Amino acid sequence: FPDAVSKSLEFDLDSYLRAKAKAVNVALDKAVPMQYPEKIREAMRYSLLAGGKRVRPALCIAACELVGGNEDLAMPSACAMEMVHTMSLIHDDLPCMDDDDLRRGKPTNHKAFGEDTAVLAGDALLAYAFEHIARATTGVPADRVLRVIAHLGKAVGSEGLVAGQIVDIASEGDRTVGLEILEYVHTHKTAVLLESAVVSGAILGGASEDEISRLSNYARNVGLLFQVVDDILDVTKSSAELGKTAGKDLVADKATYPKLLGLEKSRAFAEELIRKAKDQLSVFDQQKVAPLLGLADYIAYRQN
Ligand code: GRG
Repeated sequence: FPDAVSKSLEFDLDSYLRAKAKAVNVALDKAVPMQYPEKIREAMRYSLLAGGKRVRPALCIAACELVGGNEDLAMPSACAMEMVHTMSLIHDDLPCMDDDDLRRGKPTNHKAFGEDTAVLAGDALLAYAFEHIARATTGVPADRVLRVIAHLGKAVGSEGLVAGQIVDIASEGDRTVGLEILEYVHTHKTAVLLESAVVSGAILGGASEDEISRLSNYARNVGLLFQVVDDILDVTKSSAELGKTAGKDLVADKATYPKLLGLEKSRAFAEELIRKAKDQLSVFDQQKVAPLLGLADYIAYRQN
């Protein structure tokens, strides 16, 4: 999609993301210091500080800055998004879920600390995410903070991440799974947390209802795009590396966009999603909206 890439070339997304990730890593390190009982703190920090692209915190801060807020207002919520994301990865990797051995290039939390500690580290990160927003957010009216907490709660629970995960588990090995279920799973497992990150940043920065609704639509499209591109990369990577490691798409009997739509239609769908995402941003100051435009491109055109 060369056209779309060139449009956001003037903005240096790489430097932006690197600067935000650095600030977020410092804030996360400070938010969860080592203390008694060391075992749980070590397990929490092991996954939380294990790298990761920090896309959700960057989205939260970028949305806050877009509507007139600043990084400091959004930082506790940005960190909370990463805590929730990390705990969902820890639990997703458990033997009773995906049973994975590696995450972010390191042994998964339960491989490093045992299953019991990994469950508790996830629980502790989830609880702390909400505590951290409530305690550490400063300079913002309390009703905005309350709204952010409620929004994130919905994004995590049985209308959000948990809903996506349970439908995903239930549809494993089911060859009748169609586009509707596939979209439900991706929207709930991925898009709702990206949306919560963006909407929270916007609320904290004092966005209008119209701005919040546009940013929410932007994030939902970007979230689904993330997964469509993931499915496409699984196919293109596995044919490029044939004989080395087959993409998980070919290994597991699970529905993907290329399987249901074919590669060409999946690519067209991805293009439609990025167009819809960017359309939502057309009313904002184009200079200020560059980070969110760039993040959409980054998710669409990444190579892994
Ligand atoms: C939330 C209470 C609660 C339980 C967890 C396990 C579960 C319920 C949900 C699964 C959520 C899940 C693992 C979704 C996939 C999300 C996703 C797109 C992960 C990859 O994100 P990146 O690429 O990863 O941003 P990095 O490592 O860069 O942060």
